[in-house]
Amino acid sequence: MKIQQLARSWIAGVVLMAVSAAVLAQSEERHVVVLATGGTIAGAGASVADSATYAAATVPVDKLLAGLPELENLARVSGEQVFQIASESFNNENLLALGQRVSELTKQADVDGIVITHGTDTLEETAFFLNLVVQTDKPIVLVGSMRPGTALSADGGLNLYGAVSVAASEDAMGKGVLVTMNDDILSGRDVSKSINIKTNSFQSQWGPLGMVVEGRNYWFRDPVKRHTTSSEFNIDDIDTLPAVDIVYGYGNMNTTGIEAYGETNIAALIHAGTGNGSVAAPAVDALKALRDKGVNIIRSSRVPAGFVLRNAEQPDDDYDWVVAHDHRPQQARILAMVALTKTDDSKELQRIFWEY
Ligand code: DAS
Repeated sequence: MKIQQLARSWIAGVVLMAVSAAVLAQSEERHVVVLATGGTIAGAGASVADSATYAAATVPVDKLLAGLPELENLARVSGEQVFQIASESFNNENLLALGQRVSELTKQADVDGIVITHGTDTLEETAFFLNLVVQTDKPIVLVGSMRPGTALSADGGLNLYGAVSVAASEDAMGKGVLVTMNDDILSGRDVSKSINIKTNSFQSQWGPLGMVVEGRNYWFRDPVKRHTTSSEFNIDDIDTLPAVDIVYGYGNMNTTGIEAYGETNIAALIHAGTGNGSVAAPAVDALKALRDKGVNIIRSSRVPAGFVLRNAEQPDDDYDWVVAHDHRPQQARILAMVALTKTDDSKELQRIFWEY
């Protein structure tokens, strides 16, 4: 009788240890939510040779995840289809809806990281927006692909694997919103789609923060500008974004576009100037007239690298204009929209452009 009792209690002990080990593993296993929005990473072409001709935003998130069972080695992964659109068609409502969903998820104790699959055309704008307004230190990682999953040497699978790996990593916490593309880990603040048809498209003039290789992160630098939990902006307090548009500077410049925007309700106009944010003579008067109407003028540059120096190419103090610092025109528009939810004071706007 005694032996049977001993055997029963031994078996119960073994089962209990196995269950608690499984529960412990489950609790230690990090949970990453993949929010799918469309783009090429969800695209499909007619042939394996079609690396640049395809329909974007067709493959649903559950199929994307099912195609990559290796993700289970990195984290517990769940998927949500937030949108299914090509990102050139993203609008402010999409940005706000995505930001609100991300913010909700980061508040959940059972969510450790978030991956957003996104079209590459405006990925940099969404990344910067979230970097400014989501109050969390949990990893938020945006990822896309330059080729559809149906193409030879498609890049989406490895990009998504890297993104989930980073989002599941404790050492990716507190670095702001990140973008993983082509093995690089880039800051959501200053990443740009720099080559419109190659897999090494996503770059920053200040370099990547690190690399993710075979599911392991290698860090080399940290962001120095304000983001996420150090930001004064919170998506939970933003329910609409003001209108901010962009005009491009070039030879033989005219004022048609500037004057047309002056007839709308824009709160600020980004001028993507030549060189160091230079403004052609006819455009100076048109922009000054817009400023007199209360529209903030922000000088950016069409040149892909460098930063616009205040009071260099134009007397910004005299004109009461703002300079975009190192932000490209499309990022300057995102920052201006977010900043204008709090202030339209040009000196406050300039502070914000220095600090973010
Ligand atoms: N049209 C592009 C977009 O959706 C496709 C891509 O590159 O993701 O952004």
